[in-house]
Amino acid sequence: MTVRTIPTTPIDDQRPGTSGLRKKTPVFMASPYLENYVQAIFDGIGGVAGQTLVVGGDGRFFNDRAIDVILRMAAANGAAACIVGQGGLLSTPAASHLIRKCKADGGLILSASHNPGGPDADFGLKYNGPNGGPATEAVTEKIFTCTRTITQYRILDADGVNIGIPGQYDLAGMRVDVIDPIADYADLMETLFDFDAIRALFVGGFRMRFDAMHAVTGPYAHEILENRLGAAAGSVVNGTPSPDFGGGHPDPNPIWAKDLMQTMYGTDAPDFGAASDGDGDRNMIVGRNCYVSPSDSLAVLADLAHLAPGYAGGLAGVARSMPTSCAVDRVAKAKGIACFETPTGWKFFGNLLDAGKVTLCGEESAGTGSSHVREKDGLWAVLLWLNILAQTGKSVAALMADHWARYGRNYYSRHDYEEVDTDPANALMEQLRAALPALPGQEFAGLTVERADEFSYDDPVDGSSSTQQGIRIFFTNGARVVFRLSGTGTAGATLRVYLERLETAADALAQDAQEALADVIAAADQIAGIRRLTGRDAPDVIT
Ligand code: VG1
Ligand code: CO
Repeated sequence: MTVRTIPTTPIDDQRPGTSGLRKKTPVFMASPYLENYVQAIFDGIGGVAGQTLVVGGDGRFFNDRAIDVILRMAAANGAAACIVGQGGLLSTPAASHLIRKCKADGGLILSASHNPGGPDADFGLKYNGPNGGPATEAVTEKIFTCTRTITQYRILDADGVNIGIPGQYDLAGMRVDVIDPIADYADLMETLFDFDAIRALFVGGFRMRFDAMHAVTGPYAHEILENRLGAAAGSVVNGTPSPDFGGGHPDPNPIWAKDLMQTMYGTDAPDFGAASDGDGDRNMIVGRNCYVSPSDSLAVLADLAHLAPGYAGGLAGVARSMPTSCAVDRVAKAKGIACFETPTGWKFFGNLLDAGKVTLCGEESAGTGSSHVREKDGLWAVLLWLNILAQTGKSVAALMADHWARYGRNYYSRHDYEEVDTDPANALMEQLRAALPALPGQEFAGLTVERADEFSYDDPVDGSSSTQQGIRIFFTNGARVVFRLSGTGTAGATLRVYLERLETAADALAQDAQEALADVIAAADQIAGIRRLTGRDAPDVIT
């Protein structure tokens, strides 16, 4: 076995986005695209000599071959050990947990999350640091700089390791531990939640449906929900991971998890429905005839987390990404705990969690999590909901009605315009930016602008600052619109428009969100000229 040093040159487009580097699969597969980026990660973090790394992914097309390259490169760069999920599988939260539990130096997670997978779909890779969380902006910037200056990469010229069989292997002096990807994560969940109470719920006839969307959470959900908690066999559907997610879009929202929505709104619906995304860090919660928006889910969990053993002592504080609705802020205020507002992306929660300032975090994009790992965690959210349902004995719909009656309802929706040409998308943002100073006082669709700005964030822990994180328009009636461009797409630009309005009148809490937000939606279009600039009549996806 020889270590080969292969000369290479920088590849232009290796700037990581909201969550690692995502590109079309054929781009990643065309050597040396992957090799360059992996070497840039290693160089960007100051080398991996003597380090232990966790490696795993969501099982999408190219997962196994990419892991083979990563292992041979880690060995050639002098890493001491790699811990790999059997078959190359690790959900993102399970990988985060393993990094922390094994006191590893970091990890490489192979996923493009909710983006489709397959030979012509999307692939992705991200680096997580020793706290188990996504690399900070500073580390990400160093990695990007290395992609611009790379001259060579190191790789072992040898057969790799058979990651299909658990065990300990030697790869030219680097230890490779192929481990059960599920056991440690499932054990962690048992420490946080009252499994006896949830088991009793199922014994009492409670029925649920968990849609794993042919992605990585299937085996985790089978083990935790069916084997350990006693949910009826068949409660987990689409539970076998497939390289192209069964040809679907593993994004847990009412559009892509349509089957689940139909079941939950149909006759003989189960009591509780949930779904997760490609890499297992997102969650969708839906009760019988009751879809729970992710922002509302975060607020309910913040309100009632103390009903689960892991959070019985209360919460240190909460955090949400800026475009997430302000529902959780109202809960934090009532509880007298801090509420932080961060830019989009889980990497911004890491410092707050590490510093013990917050216990729970969430994003409007179906991500919720806590200090138990440093990623959002789909199954964790499902289990916390189950624990709350078991303790209160109430239905999802009743819990939501209680919540809105007490705190008011933040009607909320996100409109996505996907694969818009980059030029008009950038022009739209530029025009908005330029218009900001003149907006206050102006009226759009009957709503008057109170203030408007572009969000920037000063991290209260490390003092770093992140600018241009979304344009915000606040109206005098308390409504809000946020505009930003996605940082996870692989083709063109995706414009996200986040719409919100608080309602406290007791007789107005049960409206359809699109109807309740009609004037805010109209104002957003007037202000940004969405139809005019994108040429689109309507959003591609409404969540
Ligand atoms: C999207 C979501 C964001 C989330 C990110 C990664 O980013 O909006 O909230 O953190 O995806 O989630 P963007 O830049 O496209 O809006 V995942 O489950 O794709 O790792
Ligand atoms: Co994800």
